[in-house]
Amino acid sequence: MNILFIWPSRDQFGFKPMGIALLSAILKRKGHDVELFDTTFFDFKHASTTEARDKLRIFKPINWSGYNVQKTEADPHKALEEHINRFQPGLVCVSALSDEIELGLQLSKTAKDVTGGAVAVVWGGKAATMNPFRVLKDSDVNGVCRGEGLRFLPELVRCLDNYEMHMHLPNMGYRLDINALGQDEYKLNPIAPYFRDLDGLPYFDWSIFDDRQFLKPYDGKVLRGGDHMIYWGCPNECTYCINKSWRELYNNEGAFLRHYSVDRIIDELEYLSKEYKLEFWKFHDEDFCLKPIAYFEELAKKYKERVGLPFTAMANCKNITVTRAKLLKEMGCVSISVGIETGNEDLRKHVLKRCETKDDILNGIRRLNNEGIRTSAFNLLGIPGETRETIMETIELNRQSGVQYPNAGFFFPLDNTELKKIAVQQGLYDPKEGRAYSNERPCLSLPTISEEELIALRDRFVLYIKLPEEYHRYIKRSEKDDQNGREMLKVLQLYYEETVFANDGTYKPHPLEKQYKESCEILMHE
Ligand code: B12
Ligand code: SF4
Repeated sequence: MNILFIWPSRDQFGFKPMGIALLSAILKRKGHDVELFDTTFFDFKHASTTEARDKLRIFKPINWSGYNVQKTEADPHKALEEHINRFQPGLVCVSALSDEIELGLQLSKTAKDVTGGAVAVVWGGKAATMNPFRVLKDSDVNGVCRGEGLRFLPELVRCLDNYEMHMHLPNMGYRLDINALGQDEYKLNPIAPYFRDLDGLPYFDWSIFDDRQFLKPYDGKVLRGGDHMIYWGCPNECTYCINKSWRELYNNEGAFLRHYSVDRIIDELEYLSKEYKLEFWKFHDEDFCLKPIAYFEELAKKYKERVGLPFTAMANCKNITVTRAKLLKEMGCVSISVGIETGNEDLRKHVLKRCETKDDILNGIRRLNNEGIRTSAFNLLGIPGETRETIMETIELNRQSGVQYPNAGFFFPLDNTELKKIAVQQGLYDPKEGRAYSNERPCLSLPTISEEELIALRDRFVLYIKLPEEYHRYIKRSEKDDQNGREMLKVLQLYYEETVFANDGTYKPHPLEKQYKESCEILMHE
């Protein structure tokens, strides 16, 4: 059968979602033909994460000219129509995150319209798992897969090929009809146990991706990079993350943490590195340091010997021991992102339910810095209980930690998370208003801090962290949205570029510091 995946992406380029890469490989192994319709390069006027980070001066800027990465004004629906007419799929598979639902539904409608309703449309991924009713409400979607699709999708295709019944398949959800009261009725089948045999999976199929999805910005350069995940799962229960409800879907069954054997993953990484001429890897393990030490040691040794490419990953500061930091270095790790999220102990422990302490954060980042591994940190602004003071505490913790590249985004309440329930209960978020995930403005309306102040602090986040404290009164002045405030911000951002970007994320005074300060003083008093 011909199977067309749709990835309704509006965000940054440079990624090859692992779910699609795996499912495509599984289907091809069964003899099917697979193609991908990826909307990343269509212009939806959505400020991407990369654009937002550039604006906030999170990472060194990149000169993208020559890489053909500008978004096109072309109509994605027309393009999808052409793709379907050419490829003639028997099944359309939509793989979407929650912020991609609306676009995914519009494209599902197009797929139905251009085939006169003939093609079956099935959804899977985080959106379909966390919001099955929202997806199924739409009559253009025939069914959803909740949870893993590794067994479900090939089985569905087999049934469709053989005209067999498939509505009983585990993980499947579908729309029954409208009941006597005029309400929609749905059926959600039980979930099959976790897929455990990762070694038995085929290698990722990246042949269906646009070559530009290999372009990874790193430290001011563009490298050809791959995406993978060696150790799957996270044992924590942060209130803003879908991890907890995903595990509940599986009745908190054991073996949530699964991994490839070292030899198996190294074989694949070695193959993909050569086949796709990679220069770089990004590992998406939720916590790269979660691996037991014996596994980590073997992985580090064999990765260095047989793959040998620099890589970045994410880790939880709680697990960044001296030994693991050294192993990361030996293995070729160039950068680790950690979650600081908030500097306020109460918010971190009780509102976000993060497992790490302030000391874990300080120690973890110091250990990475000691090894010369670049550090970046995620911070969440605009959570329930946030005030100007708690943001200042977050800024202070980032300052103390010596993290090279701090990064801040606005909290977005994801469906099926504890923090969304709290935000709704406290009247901070109205699900009916449905404010979409945005890199530009906060989602919650907080009585404790205004939207304008949150945006102003987010826009000056790295300045407060990296410039010396004597600059804080200038930064504060720049928060005022008047002529002098805007001028001040420009001067400070320029100074930041010359003193922080130019020195790999660590402030070093500039020879013209005196002149910069004089300009700031003039703007303070004018
Ligand atoms: C890699 C990753 C990214 C990458 C790539 C994103 C992408 N489009 O895949 C990048 C860095 C770009 C990214 C960005 C963001 N991410 Co992210 N990311 C991840 C991460 C760590 C791994 C994803 C992954 O590949 N998993 C492994 C594969 C095998 O699993 P899978 O995708 O779920 O696929 C399986 C099933 O879902 C199913 N399936 C998937 N598609 C289909 C389709 C069909 C038809 C079927 C039948 C089945 C099926 O079968 C697959 C195999 O079992 C996850 C956490 C996680 N563990 O999944 C978070 C996660 C997906 N990210 C998340 C979030 C919130 C974000 C951001 C909003 C963060 C931010 N503030 O910037 C942005 C979103 C921007 C965007 N829309 O792209 C949330 C999503 C929550 C949600 N409800 O959608 C997650 C789940 C983190 C979390 N625990 O909360 N992310
Ligand atoms: S540590 Fe990360 S992946 Fe794990 S529950 Fe918390 S936010 Fe989710």
